[in-house]
Amino acid sequence: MITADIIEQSNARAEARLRADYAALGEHLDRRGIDIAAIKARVAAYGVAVPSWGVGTGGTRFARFPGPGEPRHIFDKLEDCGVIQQLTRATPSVSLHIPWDAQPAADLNAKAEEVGLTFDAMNSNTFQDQPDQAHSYKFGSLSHTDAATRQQAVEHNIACIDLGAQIGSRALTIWVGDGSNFPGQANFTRQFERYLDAAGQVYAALPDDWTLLTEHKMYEPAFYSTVVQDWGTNLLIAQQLGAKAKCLVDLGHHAPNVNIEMIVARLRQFGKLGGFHFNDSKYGDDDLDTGSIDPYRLFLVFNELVEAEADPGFAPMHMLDQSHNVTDPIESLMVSATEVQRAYAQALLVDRKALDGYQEDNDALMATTTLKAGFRTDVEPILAMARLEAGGAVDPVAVYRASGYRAQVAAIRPAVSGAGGGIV
Ligand SMILES: [Mn+2]
Repeated sequence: MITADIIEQSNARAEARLRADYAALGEHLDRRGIDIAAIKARVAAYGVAVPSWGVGTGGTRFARFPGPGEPRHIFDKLEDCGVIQQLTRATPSVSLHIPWDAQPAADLNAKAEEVGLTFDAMNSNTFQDQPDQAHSYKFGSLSHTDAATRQQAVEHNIACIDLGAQIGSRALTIWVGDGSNFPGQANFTRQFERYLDAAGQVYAALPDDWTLLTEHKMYEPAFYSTVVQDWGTNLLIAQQLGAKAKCLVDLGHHAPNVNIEMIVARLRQFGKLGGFHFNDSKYGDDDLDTGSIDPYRLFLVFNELVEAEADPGFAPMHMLDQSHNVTDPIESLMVSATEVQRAYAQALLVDRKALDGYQEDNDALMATTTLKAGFRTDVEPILAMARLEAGGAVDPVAVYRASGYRAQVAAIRPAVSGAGGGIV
């Protein structure tokens, strides 16, 4: 973890300028009828979960280039996640991936408490084979033609729920790699029937206060068809399984130019928006850093979420899910968490009353200009002030670099071989 001295020294150097910028923005927002303190309070209360696998270097199917000090196991990962939360104060929880992170619940709880984190959704893994498993997932898991393979996948998901219940998790996210690579390889209908039946068995094991999140993904690892390929199929699953089943929207898992914010609005309207995986993409499922390609799209998604905030019980889960191939994962996750907060803050600035009026009057130009006024506002002083007041860093990346954390853990953690190929 980072020592408090380093954070305080850096903050002390930045504080006077930050207070001046915050005051100037406060004046500007006041003229727009917006109370900056109220916006800051909502930003400060906002959190996005970090995936445990995000603190390791990702890769492509060609190669992986691990950096120094890669986490060796979940306890190292939790320390890295603790640093992200310590500096940003925007990532209070971690999402585990089983079996990669499977450890006794007592040990997980103790480490999480030590580093100041809680646990978000559990993620099952039936898209790769484990050394000791009886049946292979090469041709699918929950939708496999073989009943024993499906049963194995169901039991793994139930084991994820059991562990999650012991560490304070309240959700299970299911993503399957099931699909086909050749036309004719799989019968679409029978394959989906098998998936629904198996997912129904997992659903039946869900505690009453849990949510089952299913995630759609249009391609990879199956390249001709995937069983849960789009939000339509995802919605059918959630409707079929029951009230505790909701859809998870991963921004990257859509074809280019798909109107994701409208998908968000549709799922919200029918009570089936369960959560997000934030990332960005240029060509497809690239898993690029959140907000790095199209921050306006992220803002438009948050515009829908702010619009929905008053809905009774509306509380979709928020998580980052991205692959870091050329950056220090801790730095990328800190910047990405800030980008999510930024989109939220900007969406909070939209004059909704004015927007409603322009929409009713069919004044397209003024409607879109009103919306964009939120996006155009530089809210950085609000984000930085929220961090400062919560004990975080005004400039998280600068403090992280000055701390030498990466070199310190590299001295303890052995270098990982780069021989293994591919992201999983
Ligand atoms: Mn995802």
